Amino acid sequence: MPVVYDDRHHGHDPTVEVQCGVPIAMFEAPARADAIRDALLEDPAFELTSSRSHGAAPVTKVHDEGMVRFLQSAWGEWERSGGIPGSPRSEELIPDTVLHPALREGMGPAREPTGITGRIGFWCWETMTGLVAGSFDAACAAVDVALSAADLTLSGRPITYALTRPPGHHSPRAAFGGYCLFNFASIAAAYLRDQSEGRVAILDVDYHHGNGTQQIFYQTDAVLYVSLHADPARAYPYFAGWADEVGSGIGSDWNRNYPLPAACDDEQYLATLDEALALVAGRNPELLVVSLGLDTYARDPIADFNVTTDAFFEVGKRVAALDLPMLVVQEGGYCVEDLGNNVRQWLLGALSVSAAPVRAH
Ligand code: OKP
Ligand code: ZN
Repeated sequence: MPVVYDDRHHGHDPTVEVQCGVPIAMFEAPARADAIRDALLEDPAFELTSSRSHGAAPVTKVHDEGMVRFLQSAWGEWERSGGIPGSPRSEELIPDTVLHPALREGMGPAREPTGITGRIGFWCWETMTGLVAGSFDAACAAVDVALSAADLTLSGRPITYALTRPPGHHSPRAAFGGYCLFNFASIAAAYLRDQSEGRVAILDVDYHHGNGTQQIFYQTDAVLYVSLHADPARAYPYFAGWADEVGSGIGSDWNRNYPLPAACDDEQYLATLDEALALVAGRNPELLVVSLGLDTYARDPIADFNVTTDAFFEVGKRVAALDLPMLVVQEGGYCVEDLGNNVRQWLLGALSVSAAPVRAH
């Protein structure tokens, strides 16, 4: 199986995330992708492949151009600005003000401010996604990883793995956050959709709901979004992921959420997965994009499910049994010690089933 990877993810390396005022060492760190790369490299079932550039157009098909411009210019502007008067310069940029929808209720949309401190609160929706000097280049490199992997899917490879970092599924069209910069799975899904005939389905198995991906495709029937995740009543990202969010307009019925309780075990997880897979199969997509998070793992430090490594093999196997050409895009998973093996088991499970090549058209 091809594993598309680019070392430039190392450039995105913020030190802390702020949770309810508490600065905590970043869970989302370069060691995650390194651990996955190392675990796959030592297994002959996987071959490491480099990416090629696809330019900015596939990104701006999904994300607001202003957001892309912001991420490109943010660090330089922060460097040139005076910083916070009277305070030492931080090593990363996190907003102190975030555009809350109630702030401008009844007054029309907000305008983008001109200064860096206002701009970051205009484009970022939370406080756990610090920007550093190399963040934008790392995000662009990961876009090319996802798109180069998508090219392999289009050329007929049954299963391709994009080793992207940071994750992407929390970034909607016009904002970023939740450790995420660009939404790589969405960018790849939109790209695949443009280059193929039929529908694309996205199956998101990260512990957290992919609020960004849901938002991007909420009003279209061209891309089906299906997610299994921790119930937003108790878990991040809190404001999306409810079972009654089913899409709107022509997208009605093309979004499906399966919120799950704390301590969800293999049996409950696999039973819910079967429901989700039956739904995907019933919609006859041509291609499948998987948002692969391994933070459903029992030992994950930021999550509360009890899913085991053996179950990851089984999940991969059941997803591949859909018999659809499949692009797997890496999202979360924070038990770095076991992350490489968990990804490997998931992908080996998928490989244990023979998948169909892309239908000719
Ligand atoms: C990114 B991905 C809440 C902490 C939440 C951010 C989690 C981002 C997860 N107190 N921290 O979906 O794995
Ligand atoms: Zn997650």
